[in-house]
Amino acid sequence: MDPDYLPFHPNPGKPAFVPPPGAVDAHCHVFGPADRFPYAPERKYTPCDAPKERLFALRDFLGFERNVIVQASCHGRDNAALVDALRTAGERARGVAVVGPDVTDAALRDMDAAGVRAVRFNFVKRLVDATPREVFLGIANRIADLGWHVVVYFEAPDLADLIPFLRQLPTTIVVDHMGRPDVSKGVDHPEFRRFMDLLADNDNIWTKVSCPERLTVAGPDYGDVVPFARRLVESFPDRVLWGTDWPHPNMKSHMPDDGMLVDVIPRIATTEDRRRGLLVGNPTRLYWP
Ligand code: 0GY
Repeated sequence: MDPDYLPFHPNPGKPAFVPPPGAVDAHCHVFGPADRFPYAPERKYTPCDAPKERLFALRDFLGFERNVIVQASCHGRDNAALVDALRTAGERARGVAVVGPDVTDAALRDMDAAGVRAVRFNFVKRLVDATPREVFLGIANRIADLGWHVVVYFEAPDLADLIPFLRQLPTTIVVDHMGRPDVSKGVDHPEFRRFMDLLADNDNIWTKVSCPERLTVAGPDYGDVVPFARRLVESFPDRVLWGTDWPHPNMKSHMPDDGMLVDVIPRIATTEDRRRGLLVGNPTRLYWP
C-alpha cells in the first residue's frame, strides 16, 4: 500500500521563533501505523504512516506543549488511531473526531473521556463523498449536549452555499485553513471578504490561520498567504487558532519544513499579545476550559 503523495519532512529545521509556554499546535493528524490502525476502505488517498510517537517528538522539537489532533478522511469514521494517541498524550492533547449518525451515545462518551472535544464536517469534494446536511445537523445537536463544537472544512467557492447551514449549527464552529481562499485573488477580493464578513457577523465562528503550504501559489516562504492570516488575526484576535497540519496529507507540490512553518507565526501575529492569544489563550479556552 504505497502512499500517493510526498512523505513528511524527515528532518525539519529548528524554528527561530520560540512559542510561548503552553503553546498549542491546534491542527495535526496521526495516521496508522496501517498494520495496527488500517486506513478506511472508502478513503480517497493513502497516507504515509505518521504515528503518535513522531507527532509528539515533533511537538517537543518545535517547542509546543499540546496538540489538537484532527481525524482525517483517510481514517474515515474509525477514530481508533486518534483515540489511542489521545490516551497516550493525556492532558497534553485533545481531539476532533469524525462520526456518522449511527454513533452511539456510549461511543461519544468514551471519546469524550479520551479527550475528543469536537466533530469535523468535511465538505471538500476531493476528500469525501457528500453527507446530507440534515445528517450533519442531527450530529451537531447531539454533540452540543457534550459541550463539543464543530470543525468544518470547505473551499472558498462553496462558502456562499454553506452559510445558511453554518447559521443553523448550535455550537462554536471552527473553520479549517481560513476557508481555503484562492490567495492569487488577494485579500480584498469578494471571496475573502465574504469569509471576513462571516466571522464579523457570527461571533461563534472561529478559524485556523493554518496551511500556508497548501494555499500558497508562490511557495516557501509563503509571503502570498501571510496577508490573509494576518488580517484574520488582527480582526478576530480571540477567535483564531494555529496548527502545523503535520504530516501534511496530500501535499504534492512540496513538503514543508515544519520549522519554517513555525517561523511564519511572528509574521501573521505581530505582537506578543496576539501570539499568546493565537497559540495559548484561544486554544486553551476552547479545548482545555
Ligand atoms: C488537512 C487537509 C487535507 C486533508 C484532510 O481529512 C483529510 O483528509 O483534511 C487536504 O487534503 O486538504 O487539513 O489535513
